[in-house]
Amino acid sequence: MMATAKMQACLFDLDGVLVDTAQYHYLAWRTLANALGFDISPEQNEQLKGVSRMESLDRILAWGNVSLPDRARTELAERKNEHYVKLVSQMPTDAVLPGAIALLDALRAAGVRTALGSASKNAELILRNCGLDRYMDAVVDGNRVTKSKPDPEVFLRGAQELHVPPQFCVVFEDAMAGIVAAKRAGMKAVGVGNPADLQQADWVVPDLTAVTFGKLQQLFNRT
Ligand code: B16
Ligand code: MG
Repeated sequence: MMATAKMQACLFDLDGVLVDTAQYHYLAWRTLANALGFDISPEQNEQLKGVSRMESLDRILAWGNVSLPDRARTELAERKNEHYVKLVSQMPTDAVLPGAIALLDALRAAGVRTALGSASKNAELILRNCGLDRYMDAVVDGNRVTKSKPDPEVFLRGAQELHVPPQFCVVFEDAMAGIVAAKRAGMKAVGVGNPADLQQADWVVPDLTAVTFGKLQQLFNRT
């Protein structure tokens, strides 16, 4: 009989999975687009999730048919980030999403290693502000990767730092780009959000309260 693989590590996206910051990214980008004379729809915003700051800006400028030199683009990205940091600094203490702490506690109690795998350059600040830093054995964020999701770099690096082979890892993601990155890394992918937006996930949950240790292990029992 073939032995069943066991889950050894969980890698978490930050924005939209552990913390309700996706709404602040949207608000800050929308404010910027409005100042340039156009708007961003919720569907367009969906395509920005998990995408780096500069790449997000470039997509937004293309949607608005705005072409700018590098210096002006850098200034706009800085302006958006200042607004975003202001918003997350005022974030309520209950910004940690439902089920996140209970799941992290359960994983730690079971000896499962944990890492953050986020595109955000503000990840350390947000983790600290929300008291989530103590739950992570490794943090790989936008300051530490060269390739954005859907490239698997962020998750492969997380697994490497945890000394766990990719096939024993589960990734939690709210973005299509992140699910694709997890699958390219050879990991199981749990989508958090709307199944229509997360079609390549192995399992989609509305939020982390639906996640149990047993159900995660079942992902490994499938062929
Ligand atoms: P920052 P995640 C991503 O974080 C966000 O989903 C995405 O909307 C944002 O543009 C990106 O971080 C960069 O964030 O501007 O803070 O560096 O979902 O990968 O945790
Ligand atoms: Mg996200």
